Amino acid sequence: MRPILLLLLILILSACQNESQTTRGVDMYNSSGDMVGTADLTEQPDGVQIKLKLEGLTPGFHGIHVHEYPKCEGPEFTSAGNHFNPEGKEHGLMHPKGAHLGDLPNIEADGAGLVEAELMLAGATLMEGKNSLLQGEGTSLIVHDGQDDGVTQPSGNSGVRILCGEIKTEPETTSSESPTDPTDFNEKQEEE
Ligand SMILES: [Cu+2]
Ligand SMILES: [Zn+2]
Repeated sequence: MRPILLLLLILILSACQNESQTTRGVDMYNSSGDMVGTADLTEQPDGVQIKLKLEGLTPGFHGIHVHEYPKCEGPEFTSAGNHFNPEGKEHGLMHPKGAHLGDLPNIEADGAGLVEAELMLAGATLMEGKNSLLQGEGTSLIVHDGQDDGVTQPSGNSGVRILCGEIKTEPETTSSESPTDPTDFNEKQEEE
């Protein structure tokens, strides 16, 4: 086979392989544990696109960030850790030494408390690498009660965490571990 054809084949194969890792669905929960919306993440050439649909928010602006652990334990959601910050920057899209990779522009809930928004997390990825939202066990998406001012440390003075969604490596599946070998059990019983 000609080298150019081989190269083409490799490119096509790797494109197919990446397909399954380029999207991720995230369920968003409030502090009472009710599911109040979704975030659909899609890999793009320059980052990760987040399509957000939420309900039940206070009308007005809310801070939203990717946080460092995929752990949404209500009602405080402190289990999600700090902002996702693999490059060691300061907080805030308007900070001269910013921003955290997980920093996003504020979202606005309408008069009925609904949000429908498309956000772009520039520089992030769902593939491998230090900027991957799926590194380790994953990360999380958090919405705050207040507006992110874009400069105040460590979270833009955006108030308490009100919604949380886990961005995880794999959807949870039931354990497929095989039960203990029954002969082991019999032997143990006989010894007693
Ligand atoms: Cu946050
Ligand atoms: Zn931040």
